[in-house]
Amino acid sequence: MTLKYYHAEPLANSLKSMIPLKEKGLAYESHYVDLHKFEQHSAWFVAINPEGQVPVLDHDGTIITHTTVINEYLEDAFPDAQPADGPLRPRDPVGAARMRYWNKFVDEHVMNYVSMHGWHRMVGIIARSIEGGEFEKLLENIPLPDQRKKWATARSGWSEADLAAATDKIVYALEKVEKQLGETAWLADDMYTLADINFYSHCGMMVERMFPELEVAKNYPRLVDWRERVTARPAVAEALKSEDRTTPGLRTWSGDR
Ligand SMILES: N[C@@H](CCC(=O)N[C@@H](CS)C(=O)NCC(=O)O)C(=O)O
Repeated sequence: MTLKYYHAEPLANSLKSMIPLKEKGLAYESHYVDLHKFEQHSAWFVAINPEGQVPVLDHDGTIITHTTVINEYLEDAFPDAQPADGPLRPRDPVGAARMRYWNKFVDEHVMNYVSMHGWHRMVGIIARSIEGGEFEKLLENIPLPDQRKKWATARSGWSEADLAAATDKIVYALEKVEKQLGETAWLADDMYTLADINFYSHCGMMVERMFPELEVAKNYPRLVDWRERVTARPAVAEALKSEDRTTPGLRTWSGDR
């Protein structure tokens, strides 16, 4: 059995499916895709994932894409490989439904809004550093129309109104998570699940550094405590330090100045 994981730096989507691989103790071949060099749109990578995005899981030649799908796939394909404190997806239908509710919330209402701020601040610098004609050529290679638009917008920058609307979505999410953590120890219930991994990878891990004006430590103490508990997990620490191929630009993108 061979698992290959194609990914960029341990951040956002690339981190989100790397953590379950580590938590489950699954051995995998790590394939680093350099987003700075636009490898995700290059012919060799698009032959693997026609959408031209990371991460990708290759399980004995079967390609699985999209982090929430990858993470559920890992639960279905390797149900017995689990951390000592319990499975990453609750075994009871209600617990599994709660986990999926939070995954849906993060995927639809959090991920893109944190991403917009990250792209505005960092990917914009990369996009503007490329010559006009060269940039147009790079755009032509991007398979997904929405990603092509996102790269084009990164070059000009998002409007203040768009950025403010994205911040509102993030504040709503922080408040929702803070409230939930007053009721349960983890997002979906009293067990650590794929939902915690999802929110952590997209928002929890870097929200304080990206949005100091939100005064996260003061306003969301339960979230900070939860974030520390996730960070303290050996599998998470291993994922964060692993494959440290972070280029300076992307290190800043993750807020690690
Ligand atoms: N829905 C996808 C989103 C994947 C995604 O947005 N990947 C980003 C990295 S975090 C990417 O490949 N960006 C580079 C690009 O689109 O050019 C998932 O869950 O895997």
